[in-house]
Amino acid sequence: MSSPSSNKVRARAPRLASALLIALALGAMIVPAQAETITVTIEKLVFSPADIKAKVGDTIEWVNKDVLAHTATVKGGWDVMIPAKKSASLVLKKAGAVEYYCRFHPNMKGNITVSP
Ligand SMILES: [Cu+2]
Repeated sequence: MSSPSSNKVRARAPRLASALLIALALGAMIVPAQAETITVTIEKLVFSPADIKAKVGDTIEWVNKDVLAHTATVKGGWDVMIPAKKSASLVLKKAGAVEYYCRFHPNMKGNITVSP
């Protein structure tokens, strides 16, 4: 034996739940995109792609297909050793444009534009 008013309350509950679900879904879209991993392949002494765009928090992964070791080195900045047939990665911490090169083969160059 329920009054019409209590029926109304009961009917509202599922609607509230779906409204919450929609709010959650919208919230998930507003949340900043997850950090990405950008892969740069090294083959025949070339970084490919040589120019990449990334965001602070993204990871750059260098995959070295050569039988030689390489580095990704920024003058006055980071230095990543990438052994032969191995990969190595780095998380970008600062916004700005960076130019990197290989210490062993200084004509190997790459650029990363890091946005905040
Ligand atoms: Cu090299």
